[in-house]
Amino acid sequence: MLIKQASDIRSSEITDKKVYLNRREFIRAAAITGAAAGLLGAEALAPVSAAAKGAPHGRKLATIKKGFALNAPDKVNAWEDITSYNNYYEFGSDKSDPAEMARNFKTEPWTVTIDGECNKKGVMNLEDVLKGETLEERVYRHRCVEAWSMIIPWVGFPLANFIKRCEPTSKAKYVEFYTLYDPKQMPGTRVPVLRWPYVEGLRMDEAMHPLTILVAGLYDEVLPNQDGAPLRLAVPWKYGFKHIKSIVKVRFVERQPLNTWQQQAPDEYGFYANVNPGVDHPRWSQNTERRIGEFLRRKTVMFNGYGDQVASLYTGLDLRRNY
Ligand SMILES: Nc1nc2c(c(=O)[nH]1)N[C@H]1C(S)=C(S)[C@@H](COP(=O)(O)O)O[C@H]1N2
Ligand SMILES: [Mo]
Repeated sequence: MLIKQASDIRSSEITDKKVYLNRREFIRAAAITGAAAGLLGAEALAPVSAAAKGAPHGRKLATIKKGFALNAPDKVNAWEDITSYNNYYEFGSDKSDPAEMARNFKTEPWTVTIDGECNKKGVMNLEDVLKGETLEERVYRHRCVEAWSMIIPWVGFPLANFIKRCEPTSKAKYVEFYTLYDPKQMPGTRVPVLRWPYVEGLRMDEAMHPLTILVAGLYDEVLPNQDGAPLRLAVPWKYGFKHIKSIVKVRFVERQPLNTWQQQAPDEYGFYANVNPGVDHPRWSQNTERRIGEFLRRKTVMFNGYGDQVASLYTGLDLRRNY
């Protein structure tokens, strides 16, 4: 795998100055006008300052609310890890492809379409999606179904805030998300390795859970393209494939969505995709994981360590069948 130099990444990420200033402008607006959303029952302990350093690409976010951390003294992964080892099949299926192939991906202007069972159907500019939100650092564990993991300092805001603004009807039982499908910009979509566009879904209570966030930044920078700019999901108790990138549509639906990986291989990937060391992937064990940057494997923990906050969502659900 090709490991990119920090200097490469930095130069590759620099956008046209005007565009960059616009971006800064709305993010600052979002941060300033944001209501002071209370921190989650934040287990604020391990300070991010103890972490590996990020190598910024130079598009800083203005104001970020800090303080949410893991309740374990895990080392936060470096910018270099998080931006050079990616899954983003629209830009190739090798871990090193997205950093390279998404380099010139155009994320401005960007709109998000709101559709389905809600009162506020329509098309929103990204600026309006972020407006009024407090961007908050969330240091989350990320566990990929392929049995690797990282600790990632996302910057985002609760998906619940966005959903409330859409005013879902009582028929909305699930939320469906769509990634941009643009074969011109996304060479990976010119081959039928997956069904495009990439689709993911959450049950409404999972989507409304305070741990579930829409992500717009990484460390204190605008989210890099390879990580799903300009807007992606983070649902930290679920396998990585639920974390859909570059979201262009949110649809409220009555029936359980068919997510891309479940459609691709239903006996390997389910809808729930909760991290569960007790349910192996048919081709490998989920009992341990390789933390990127570490030598020894770690034991994988149920719900990726967020069980105290999310286990009650699944009372009465057979998590072996509903994997
Ligand atoms: N649109 C889209 N979203 C996606 C993927 C993808 O291929 N396409 N891969 C998923 C998988 S399998 C993982 S592990 C995470 C990786 O996110 P990261 O590269 O930011 O760590 O993105 C998820 N979101
Ligand atoms: Mo993944």
